[in-house]
Amino acid sequence: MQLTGAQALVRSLEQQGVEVVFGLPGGTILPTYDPLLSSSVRHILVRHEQGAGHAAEGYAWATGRTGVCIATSGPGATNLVTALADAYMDSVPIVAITGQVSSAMVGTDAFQEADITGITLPITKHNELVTDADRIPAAIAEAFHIASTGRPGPVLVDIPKDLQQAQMTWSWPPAMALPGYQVPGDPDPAAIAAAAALLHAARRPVLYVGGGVIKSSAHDELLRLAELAQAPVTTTLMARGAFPDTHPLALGMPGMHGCYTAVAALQEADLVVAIGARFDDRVTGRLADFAPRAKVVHVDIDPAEIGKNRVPDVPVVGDARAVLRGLADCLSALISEAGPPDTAGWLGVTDSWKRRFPLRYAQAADGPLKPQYVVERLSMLTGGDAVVVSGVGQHQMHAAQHFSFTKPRTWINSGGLGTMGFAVPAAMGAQAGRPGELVVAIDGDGCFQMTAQELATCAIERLPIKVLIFNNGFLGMVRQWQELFYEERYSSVELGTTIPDYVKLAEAYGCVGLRCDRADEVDAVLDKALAVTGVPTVVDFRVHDREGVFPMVPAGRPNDEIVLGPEFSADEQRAATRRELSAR
Ligand SMILES: Cc1ncc(C[n+]2csc(CCOP(=O)(O)OP(=O)(O)O)c2C)c(N)n1
Repeated sequence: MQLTGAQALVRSLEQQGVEVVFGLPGGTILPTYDPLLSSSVRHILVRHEQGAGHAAEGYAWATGRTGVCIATSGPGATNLVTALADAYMDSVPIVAITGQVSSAMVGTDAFQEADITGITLPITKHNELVTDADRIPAAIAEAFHIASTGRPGPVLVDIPKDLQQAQMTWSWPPAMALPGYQVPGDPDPAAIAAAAALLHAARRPVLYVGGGVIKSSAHDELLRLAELAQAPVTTTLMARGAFPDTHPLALGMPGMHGCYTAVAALQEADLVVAIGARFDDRVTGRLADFAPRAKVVHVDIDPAEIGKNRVPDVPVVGDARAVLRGLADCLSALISEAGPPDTAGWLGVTDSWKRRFPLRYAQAADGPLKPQYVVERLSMLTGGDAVVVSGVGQHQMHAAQHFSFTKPRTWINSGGLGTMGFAVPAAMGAQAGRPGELVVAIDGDGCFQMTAQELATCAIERLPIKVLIFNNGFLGMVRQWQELFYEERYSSVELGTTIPDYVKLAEAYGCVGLRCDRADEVDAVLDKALAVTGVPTVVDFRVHDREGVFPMVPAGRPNDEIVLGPEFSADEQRAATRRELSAR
């Protein structure tokens, strides 16, 4: 059958089962927008291509499927760059399709020409400038395959305008030719047996769980392993929700702003089992001092991660789900032979740390509104039954720390790149992927102003996200660093709380706008926001402008130098730093 390249592109998306794409048209992608009009694929017209990219990411995080974004050449394509880099850092499967100037003009500095495959080479898992219209179905099929298999990531397909207009011969499924692309197969049974033996023998084990566990839907297998091993579990910023925070073995988040118990447990562990995690500097603190007493098992689907930062004693290359299943089976056999692992003393220690050094903040009845309180009330009022999306900064850390996550794919954020402006468009994408579910963006006033224009998209497309702005009038996280490390010299961090008027802005965008500045109003305002249907809601929470995020490990310092924060006495801080370990 003869089709145009554009028709073939749209049909390929349909064949891939794509239900929604986020994009914004322009000259070189116009041929594709024409058949899109009569396609079963829903197109959501964003206001800025960065929004399309983050929406595709939010969709992918929320659904586990591959998100799709479309842009025109030149500035349309370059506006996708931040989202592609974000998806690359966080291993989010998205496919970006860009128009390119016609083949004969490529390389001539034509109007709206940008070498987008060159620009995105280091921030995509794969990209391709298509040079033959007959290849369009294969290019799309390969893009989805590469984006979603192995360690997921972004793929960009750049298609010159003349190829979209050209006639091609359609056939599906296309033959894929990917000789250099291999997805790791079954994990090595010997490595799994060695890891299980270490877990069985450990007295102070910690499961260090990263985003890979969510990506491989391995949460049930993780729960089984943790309970068999009686090993406490820490979930990184990328893995919140992979293990229920309500479980007695849950330690919360590790890292720079992690819970004390999670940070200290890793430091004191005799065995760290890292699963789908990458020993990121925000988790390890000064690498040389991270988990100094621990043997390490490192499970990852990407062999390049293994030994990158910490050389493991037992490397296991494979899909987290398959590995966790194998580990649990192996451990279960060891338990039948030799009894359960002896971790009771260790769990006693971690439980006492949880009691003595919890996350602590002070909300006075008449005092300034604390962001932590708003997160806690949201968590309580929703019963944790929400998809929570965040921006980047203090509000992100407060949300990650204080919301009680119990299910995977309920926490979406920009962990690796740390992209301000992520929340609103990512929430839009999550809502498109999970219609009818509650999607709440917790955003900073600085972040919100970077991509707030997508509220128009949400209102028109009837994507009723809730946006809770934690309006502290500052680029709060930067302000905190200036307070702690630059002698309170506040350089260019004050935004002001009143411009823009977020309630009016929300209304101008066709959303409901609410405001709250008192603790005793939080429940009523949240109830009101949660009751809105059909249109997005924005709440301007006027939160305390001086509130910091604690605990905190200063950047580049060893995790043992963790600072509990102003709500703890000097004695408590001393006790936390000089840990007496009955179990050691
Ligand atoms: C695009 C981008 N620019 C700059 C930064 C550096 N940065 C990290 S957090 C932050 C402040 C965020 O302020 P706000 O959104 O108000 O959140 P808060 O920290 O106050 O909760 C900045 C500027 C960033 N992460 N991303």
